Amino acid sequence: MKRALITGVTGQDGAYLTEFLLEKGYEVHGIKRRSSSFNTDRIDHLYQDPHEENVRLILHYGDLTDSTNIIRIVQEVQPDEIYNLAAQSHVQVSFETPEYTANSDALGTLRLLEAIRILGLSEKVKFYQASTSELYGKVQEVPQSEKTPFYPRSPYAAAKIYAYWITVNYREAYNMFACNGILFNHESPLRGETFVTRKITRAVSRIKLGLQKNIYLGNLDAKRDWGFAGDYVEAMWLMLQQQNPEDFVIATGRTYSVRSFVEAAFKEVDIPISWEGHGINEKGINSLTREVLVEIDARYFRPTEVELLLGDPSKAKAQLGWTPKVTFEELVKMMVMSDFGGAKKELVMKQEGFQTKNYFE
Ligand code: NDP
Ligand code: GDR
Repeated sequence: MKRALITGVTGQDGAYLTEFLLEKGYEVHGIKRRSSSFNTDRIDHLYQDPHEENVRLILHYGDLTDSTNIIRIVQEVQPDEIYNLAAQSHVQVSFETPEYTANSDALGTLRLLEAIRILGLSEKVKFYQASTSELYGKVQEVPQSEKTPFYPRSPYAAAKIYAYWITVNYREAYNMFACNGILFNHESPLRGETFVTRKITRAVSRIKLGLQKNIYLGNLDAKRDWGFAGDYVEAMWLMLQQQNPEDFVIATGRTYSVRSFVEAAFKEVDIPISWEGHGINEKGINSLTREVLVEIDARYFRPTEVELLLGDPSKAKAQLGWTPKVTFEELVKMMVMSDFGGAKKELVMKQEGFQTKNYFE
């Protein structure tokens, strides 16, 4: 039985990858952070009571900022494959916590690679690094491929560029099987609520049911190549099953603006929208209809923005045989449907007099 170690197991990708690897027959070890409240929501359906026999999902407390902890876990688990998905992954938050972001996203990757090296596992362990289309940053070339130069535009991207290059360096210096997956944005019903897609699909569902009046957003003109997280974790695994370690762009090859995502989401719940009167007026309000559904809030603009991401996944198609399955329209529908279900539950609770959570960031 193959053994995988996943950092960031409690995140969106960690959940999809865990499910994928369990289905492939792996024993999966995950590193989760200690938190004052439960943080395993996304993988609770996969959790197995450690007191039972033949348990194949094992969680370890840990943190990428703690070398000794990382070394101990790698030594204990002796994995065949390590997927480094853990990160402070929010671009905007990285402007507020740049040092922490560098510590976890850049040095965290180094700590894992060093653990592999120090423990003499360089020839045994295959390593996947969660690299990102944010590395491309300021547009140099479209579409963006493995050969496109990088130009990071945030502390997050600057940290991830270190992680990218240290992964390449350990591959070249120590003959490690180490790969970068340069993944473009990928979303799902498990996406964190403060990333723009999930923020929109939650809000649209709640607006439809009268639980919320409008949504506050930032730059509607940014364009992203959005795919489905469930498709993308397969590509991570495929990279580690190849003869040689290489870096791959994983993307759909199509790009849409945040504005298009808003339109598609409102369409799913049959709320007609019009961009009449669009533009920031003297109140900073951006109207979609007479009832203002979308308002622009300056706080969601970033000091430096990534305007256009569009990936060229042809290398992944040719060498990994990977293609995305879920289209943009299907992705929006899937996310709206899921959030609409959540909003319905919330409505019932509210009608029954129970307090419900309000988080709008
Ligand atoms: P999430 O934000 O959903 O998950 C991040 C995970 O990392 C969580 O499990 C989180 O734990 C954990 N984590 C954060 N900081 C630490 C730390 N210091 N030590 C240990 N664990 C930590 O991200 P995604 O699942 O969306 O993304 C997975 C990876 O892929 C990330 O590295 C991200 O930067 C990268 N990426 C994501 C893309 C996307 O579109 N989703 C695109 C390209 C790259 P907790 O649950 O406790 O917060
Ligand atoms: P991104 O994702 O920065 O691409 O990083 P996010 O969904 O946060 O932003 C996408 C675009 O939408 C614009 N935007 C807003 N963004 C947020 N979060 N909230 C808003 O209200 C809002 N309004 C407009 C942003 O300015 C941006 O242009 C994601 C993360 O998963 C990274 O970890 C990953 O590396 C990259 O994708 C690829």
